[in-house]
Amino acid sequence: MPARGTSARAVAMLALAISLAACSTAGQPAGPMGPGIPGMMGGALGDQAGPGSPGFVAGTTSAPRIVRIVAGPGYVFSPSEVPIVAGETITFEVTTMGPTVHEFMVGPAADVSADSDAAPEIADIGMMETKSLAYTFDGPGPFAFACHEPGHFEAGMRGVITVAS
Ligand SMILES: [Cu+2]
Repeated sequence: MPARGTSARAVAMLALAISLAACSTAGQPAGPMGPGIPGMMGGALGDQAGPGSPGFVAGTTSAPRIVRIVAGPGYVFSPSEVPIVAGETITFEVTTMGPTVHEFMVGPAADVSADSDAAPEIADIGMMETKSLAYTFDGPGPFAFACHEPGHFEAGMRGVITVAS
């Protein structure tokens, strides 16, 4: 019956929402959360306010802007393009969907391509797990992010940070 599949999917999505909400609270640096998080209120992962959209507030070191990224299923990040303004501090909250363990490395594109220790990373993000990393984008870039679990980068598991002027 179609209704059964829909219900199962709804439960799965609810579980994800709860998991994301729980983890984003736990992952917050010590400090005020603020009364409302537009991205959470919007409900969907794609509703995050980026540069130029209503409600956009640039992230700072004391109040980083939160960007949620889903790793997988498969060798993809969603979104694979993250717009920022120069100098922003972003807290990436990365959730793995599917059974494959991923990582999230971010920084100058050359370092990220080379899997350099100079670029910070979150290692070993397991299924339905969310881990976070704050990064300040100094300079014009180019910046990128990627997963360097064996074979994943080669399979296309990478994304770009676009810097608005
Ligand atoms: Cu991966």
